Amino acid sequence: MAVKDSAAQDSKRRVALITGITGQDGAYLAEYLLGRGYTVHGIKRRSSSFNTARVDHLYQDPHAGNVPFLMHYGDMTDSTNLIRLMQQIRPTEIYNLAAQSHVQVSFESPEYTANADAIGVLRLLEAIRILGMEKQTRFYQASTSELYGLVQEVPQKETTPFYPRSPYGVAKLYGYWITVNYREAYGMFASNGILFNHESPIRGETFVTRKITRAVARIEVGLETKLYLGNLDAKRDWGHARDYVEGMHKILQADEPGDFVLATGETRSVREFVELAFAEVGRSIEWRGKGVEEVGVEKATGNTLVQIDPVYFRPTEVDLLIGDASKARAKLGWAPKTPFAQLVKEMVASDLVEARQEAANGKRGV
Ligand code: NDP
Ligand code: GDR
Repeated sequence: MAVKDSAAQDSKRRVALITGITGQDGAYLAEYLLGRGYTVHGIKRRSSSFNTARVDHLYQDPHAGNVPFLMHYGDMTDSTNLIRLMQQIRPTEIYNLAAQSHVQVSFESPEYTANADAIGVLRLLEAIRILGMEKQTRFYQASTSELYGLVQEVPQKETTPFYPRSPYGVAKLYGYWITVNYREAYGMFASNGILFNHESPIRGETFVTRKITRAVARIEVGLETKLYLGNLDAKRDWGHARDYVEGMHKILQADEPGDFVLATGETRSVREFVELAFAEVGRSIEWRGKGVEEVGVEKATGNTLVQIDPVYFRPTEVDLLIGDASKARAKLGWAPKTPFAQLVKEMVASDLVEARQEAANGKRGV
């Protein structure tokens, strides 16, 4: 009887472990799971300065006892640390969001990217096995539309062949397949979310959307005069991170493990993103010139607001991403909620608040 009770209790435990808790998705997912009654544990990296700004609002003093949100130091490159944390926490769901997630940076640090983004996944899956938690823990791997890379089929779906175009994409390819393999080999509930680009006001400042909305706001309040970009013609399927973390959760609540595309089904160029973001502050952009000489000029003033800097071009580019999320819609009941224009509006509005604060404080940008 006691055994049965404790088994029943165990099946009611809702304890999530999120790697990459300090990132954009980690923050949205933690908030979402806390709202659904989970105890949430996050792994954060040791840093010489504070790196928890995105989740500080969720923090509660652990001295109060029984708090639902806890963070632990750890790193995807450190197996012993991961095994020990898993042993202590015994999560019922693991969301592996930690990664060196910047595509261009992966060309600069390919080996580190492979270590964290590819072997890191293996370390977590092995930790589950070593601890005998195969039947108690569900595993979510943050896979990516970067797996599709060089266009093989449009729109891209679960059956579209992969052709990654960066060390990041190649590392994530390993992460994808090792997740599939552990599911098939050991009967684990291990699933991939193949997520297309998703953004938000807390997107990292060096990804193109946030770089644009931040620059628009800073130009508007006079902290900057120009935005430097690379390839304006790349096309992406951009959704809102808030909607996508709901999809991650649904993937782990499904009856069966599997691999799911989450996407909006719409694609837009970087150029269109720039135009819409400037339009949010009432500035209309006109494009002049060609190639690296191309500039974005404000119609009303003739001022050049956007210029090309070839440093932002990638050795190999992903030209066109557009996803088909029919499987997630049918099997999980997931659909994106935020239209593209609303996403851009929200991001510009948030960056304007930040830029105005900075301007009021008299600080210059770095
Ligand atoms: P972010 O770059 O915002 O966050 C990445 C997180 O991983 C941060 O918390 C970062 O810590 C942490 N991290 C990086 N390296 C390590 C390491 N070696 N050990 C432990 N933690 C580490 O990414 P997103 O939130 O945007 O994305 C989440 C995941 O989803 C990533 O795996 C990404 O590759 C993937 N993905 C993202 C998409 C998107 O459009 N956002 C689309 C598809 C997939 P720190 O804060 O200290 O840097
Ligand atoms: P991506 O996002 O590579 O799609 O990866 P990013 O915003 O970095 O680039 C999107 C496209 O914009 C072009 N681009 C620029 N990109 C950046 N960062 N900076 C620039 O100045 C610039 N100018 C043009 C890029 O060439 C590219 O074509 C994101 C990450 O979140 C990954 O972790 C995730 O897996 C994928 O999305 C899906």
